[in-house]
Amino acid sequence: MCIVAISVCVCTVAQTSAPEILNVDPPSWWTRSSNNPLRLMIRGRNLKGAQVQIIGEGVRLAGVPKVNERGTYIFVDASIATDARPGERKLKITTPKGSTQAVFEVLGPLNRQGRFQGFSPADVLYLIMIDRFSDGDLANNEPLQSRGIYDRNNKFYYHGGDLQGVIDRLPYLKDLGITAIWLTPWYDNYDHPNEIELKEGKPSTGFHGYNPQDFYAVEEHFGSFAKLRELVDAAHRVGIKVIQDEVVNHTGPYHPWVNDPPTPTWFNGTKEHHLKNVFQTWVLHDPRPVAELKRETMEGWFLDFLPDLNQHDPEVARYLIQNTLWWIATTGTDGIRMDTWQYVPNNFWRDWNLAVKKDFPNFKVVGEVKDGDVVHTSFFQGGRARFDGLDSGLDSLLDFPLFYPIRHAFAEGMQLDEVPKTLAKDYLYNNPDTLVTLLGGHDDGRFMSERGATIAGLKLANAFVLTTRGVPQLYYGDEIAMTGPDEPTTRGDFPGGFPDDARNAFSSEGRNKDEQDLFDYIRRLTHLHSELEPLKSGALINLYVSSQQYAYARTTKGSSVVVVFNNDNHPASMEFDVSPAGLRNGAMLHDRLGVSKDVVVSSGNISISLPERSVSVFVWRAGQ
Ligand SMILES: [Ca+2]
Ligand SMILES: [Ca+2]
Ligand SMILES: [Ca+2]
Repeated sequence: MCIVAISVCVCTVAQTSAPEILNVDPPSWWTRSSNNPLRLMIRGRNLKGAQVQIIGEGVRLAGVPKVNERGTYIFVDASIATDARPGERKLKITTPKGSTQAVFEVLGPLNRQGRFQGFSPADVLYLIMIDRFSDGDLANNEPLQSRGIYDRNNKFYYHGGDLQGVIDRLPYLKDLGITAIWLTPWYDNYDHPNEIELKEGKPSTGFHGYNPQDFYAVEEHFGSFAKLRELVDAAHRVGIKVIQDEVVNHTGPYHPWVNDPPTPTWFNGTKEHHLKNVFQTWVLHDPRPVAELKRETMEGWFLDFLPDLNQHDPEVARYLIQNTLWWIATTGTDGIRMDTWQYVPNNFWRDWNLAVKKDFPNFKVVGEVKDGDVVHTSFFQGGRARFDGLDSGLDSLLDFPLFYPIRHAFAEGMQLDEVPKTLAKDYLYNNPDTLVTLLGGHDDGRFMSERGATIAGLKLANAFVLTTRGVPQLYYGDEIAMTGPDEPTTRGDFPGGFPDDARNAFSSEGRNKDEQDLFDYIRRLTHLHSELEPLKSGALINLYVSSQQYAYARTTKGSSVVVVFNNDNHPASMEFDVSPAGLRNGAMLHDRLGVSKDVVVSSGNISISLPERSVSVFVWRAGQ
């Protein structure tokens, strides 16, 4: 008995001392990447003193592996030969106590045809919250139930929407005129109730995807990596691009890094001792910022439990850049919507954007800077260096400075001229035409829940977003006038997307008269946007502004579209000069929305009478 006990004891000590590999980031890489050598980060246990070998041809390790103080991470460079054969290789870790192996995979690069396309003002974007749109695979709800994080009656729990659900609805999106979908993050999130982030006093979940626990995995309740690939390919086949939602400012509260950071400076602060974000965002564009305020805003934890990544640590920067490249290259996506852009330093963004554009030159990125001030927001657009001497390289921003006037005018019925007054500040942007315009999103209450909102107002707001400059973005469910006054309720389930729903609003039979009327109206607008070149690439020219009327043209050579709004609760008549839009006497304008009769330019002007709360979209073409 005694001898057996000793032998077990010895054996246990040997096992706990032997090296173990928990994961390898990135798990795979492709040949002919400009990011070569690749920086591997191996997470494990008992890694002190480790030697690293790679078994198999075409991959060579370079330099001396670096092991962190606790022996839980190894950093090592791997070079991949141009002609390396795709397939698995073995990483072998050896310490004086033993050895272990893990898989690393070499991939062939994806065919570029129809991938990495970017997005432009010719597109119509549609934001989908994966968990709340459509449940296409009931089997992946069962683990949610057994883990106690599925409850369709709890607005902070998973509701079962998934990647298969999005695939199933591609015909619906195509019919609506959508050309690009922005999906909320599909990173793997934690699989248990979140006891750290209480909502209304109770645990929440990571259904929204913004609290990753693994940057290299797909949330299993949404589907697998293979399912994601299937989705991107299926979308591309029907002419719909895919935009990934990424986060690099912070991790989720349950990421393994939180209790075991790979380097001492991986995070800004620790779980126990860190700055709180003071959100003094104005100092970020201040050429003479108070250093402490800037530091508290950049390095403070966005929420007290979201660990702020330190992009000044070269290992962190390298990890995040490679992670972005990996998602693009292995899935074939077309763009990124980047969360919490302003809280990440510009020198990191410069390097990150250069790396992305080097291998994917057409790829496009839109940053989230949640702010209504053009002076502040415009600071973050790339294409020029600011006082800090840095060009972030950022293509586009979500146009929140325009979002608020849109809501005020078209939902609340406040003055419409707030809209052109905001557009008048466009000169502050390096490129206003690439901004992503929106009337709704997942962080704000829905349009229809604003005080004073009506279907008529929502139609006007859609007509504006789909005819002004920029890249129009719609929010799932706004096309059927879904309601929800605040952040959790704005993320409601799309009716018909879930088992046992009382009706299916994805089909016309399941929509009521108002919803169908609105859906048809938005569909007509998206199809006009697709058909009329000036709405995609035309210059924006203001023609008439009063407190509740606004007219503008979008013009290209030989073609003009004139859009006229009446936001008043009574009819209005206007007469204005259309020569700035290149329209001459005798030119005939035809309203494609069917509100106004044809009008003819006379003495350089057109005269329009519009019913209350209405809009006309007039088309003129040279030679007509
Ligand atoms: Ca599901
Ligand atoms: Ca998960
Ligand atoms: Ca930060």
